[in-house]
Amino acid sequence: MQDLLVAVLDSWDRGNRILTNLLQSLPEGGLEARATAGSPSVRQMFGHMYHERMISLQEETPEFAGGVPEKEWAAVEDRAQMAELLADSGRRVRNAVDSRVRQGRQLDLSYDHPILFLQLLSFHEAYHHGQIKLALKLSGVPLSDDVAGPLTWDVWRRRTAAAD
Ligand code: NI
Repeated sequence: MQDLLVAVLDSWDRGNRILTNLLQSLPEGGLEARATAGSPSVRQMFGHMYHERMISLQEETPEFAGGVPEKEWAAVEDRAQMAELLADSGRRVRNAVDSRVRQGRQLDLSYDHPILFLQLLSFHEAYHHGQIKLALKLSGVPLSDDVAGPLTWDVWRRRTAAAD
C-alpha cells in the first residue's frame, strides 16, 4: 500500500516535470499563441493551471495553501517565474495528498479519496497540455514531435534508480 502511494506521488511529480518541460521548450512567441482569437493564450493557460492548483489547495487542504492569484487567467510575466510557481504549487499538492492519505483523512470539500484530487489535476493539466500544443500549431509556432517526445512521453516511461 505504501508503495502504491509512492508510485502515485511519483506520477504527480512526473506530470509536473512534463508541464515544466513544455513551458521551457515553447518556441519563440509561444506564450502568446492562441487556438482562436477568443481563446486564452498559452501564457494565460499556464496561469490558469497554477490558479486551479492554488484555489483547490485553499479549499481542500488549507494547511498546505499559499496565496491564491487574484485572477484565474492572470498572465504570468516570464517563464522562470512560472516554472517556480509550478514547482512550488506542485510540491504543495504533493505534500497535501501525501499527508491526508497517511492520516487516513478526507479532503475538506470534495472527493471520495485524496488521490482523486491528484487525478483531477493531472487530467486538467493534460487537457490544457493538448490545448497548448494545438494553439502553438494554429499560431504557426508548432512544437515538433522530435522535441516534445523526450520531454513528455519519455518522462513517464523512464526507469529511475529508485525503481530497480
Ligand atoms: Ni481548465
